[in-house]
Amino acid sequence: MPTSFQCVLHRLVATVCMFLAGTCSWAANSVVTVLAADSFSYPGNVALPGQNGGTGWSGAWVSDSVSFTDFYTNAASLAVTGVASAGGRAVYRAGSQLNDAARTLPLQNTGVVFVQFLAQFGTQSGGGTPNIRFSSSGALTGAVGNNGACGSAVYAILNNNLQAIPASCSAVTLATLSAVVLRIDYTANNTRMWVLPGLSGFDYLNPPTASAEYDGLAPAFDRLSFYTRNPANIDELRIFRVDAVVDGECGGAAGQAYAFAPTAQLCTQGTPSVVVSDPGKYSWVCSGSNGGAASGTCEANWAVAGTGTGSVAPPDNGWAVTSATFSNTLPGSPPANASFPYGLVSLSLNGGAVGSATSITIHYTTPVPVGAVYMKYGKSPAGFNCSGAACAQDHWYLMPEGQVVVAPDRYSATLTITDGGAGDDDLIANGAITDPGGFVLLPAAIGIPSLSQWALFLTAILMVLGSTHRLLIRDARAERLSCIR
Ligand SMILES: [Ca+2]
Ligand SMILES: [Ca+2]
Repeated sequence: MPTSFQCVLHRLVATVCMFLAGTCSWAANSVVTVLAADSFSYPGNVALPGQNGGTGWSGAWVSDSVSFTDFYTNAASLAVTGVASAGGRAVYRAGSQLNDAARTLPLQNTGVVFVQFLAQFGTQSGGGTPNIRFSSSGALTGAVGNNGACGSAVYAILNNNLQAIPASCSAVTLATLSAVVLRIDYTANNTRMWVLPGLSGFDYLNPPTASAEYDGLAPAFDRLSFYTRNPANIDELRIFRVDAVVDGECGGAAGQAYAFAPTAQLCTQGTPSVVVSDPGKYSWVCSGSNGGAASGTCEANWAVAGTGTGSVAPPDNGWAVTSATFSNTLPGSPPANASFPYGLVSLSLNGGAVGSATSITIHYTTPVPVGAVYMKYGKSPAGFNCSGAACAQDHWYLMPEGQVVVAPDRYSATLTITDGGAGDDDLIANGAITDPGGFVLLPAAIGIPSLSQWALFLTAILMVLGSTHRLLIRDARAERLSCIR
């Protein structure tokens, strides 16, 4: 179901297609936004100043100079193929040597703006005419027409001194009835112009080679003015934007596996929504623009963690995940016969205040086994299964009690780590926390809450193993003795 925004855009397309009949071939993949337009649907043989038709303008036509006679109306429209005509046209009116008229509109100075009109002038060029001039806040910024440049009276793009450069001269004489399309690119600071006998099939987004081009000129304007000598005919004046319809399309992140929500390559086209993390997967949508459709749901997987998958949620207190990986490769010498149901998760966090703490939650698709404890591998303060210089060497130790909280449903666990404290592998308050560790099931372990008890447990195991060994030896000896007997 289209949004109201899309409906507005589609209506605009329909409106412009009415204006520009025959140029709708591009309407399927582009959207036209009319900024201002005038077909000169006025009574014939009246002064143009005071007329207030069309759309998008800030006011009626006015006289631009008290020195000259004003433009007049003619009831007959100019007509070229590919441009819908309506009403009449603006024409030179006998009187002073020059005619003028002007009209204001909202300032145009961003992105790409098209200015299009039909025109037919005479063979004269010079003395500041014939021009359709652009001005901003009362200052001339550029014009189209000519002013004695180009070696002959041809349509040209003029700068703020009404001067042309060689590349800005077209080959079409001003006396030729033409459709003139100006493409003003304020971002690239460039103006291109097409002067054509008609606009059937003209593709505004992929136009043919321009008739003229003025690099380094992009006239901003909040006012258009006409200055011409006899004869002059101007009609179907339109100022508009053309934007491509973009459908949302999932990006390269879709289908990949991530230990934390992906932030890059979400959309090949369109704008990504917030990434939602559900058990086993991340999902998002790429919205289209200019009336384009949204993508379907884009999905990526949680990273493989042991026999299931896992995902690290964003940490709190201003910290962010720099990297997170799950691995089944265990470093060093983990406790004998210990099993790591999710392998090891290696976190790298940054962005938090130096020395501050953060809580980070790790989600799993299988519940944390009852009896599992969280062990870390790395450097630790003294007393964490180490003493003296050995603490500065990587070693296995139990995460301090209270720094690991398993959720009631056991599908997630929250680690709390202080920058520089136990659990931060670099042991330095430096705005970075590195945290390799994971849940461990120790052999026959049931609820081993602290390091000292874990150490006692291992010692007990060894003692039991040792005494069993001794018993076995004794039994063997007894058997050998009985055989001898
Ligand atoms: Ca007209
Ligand atoms: Ca640190």
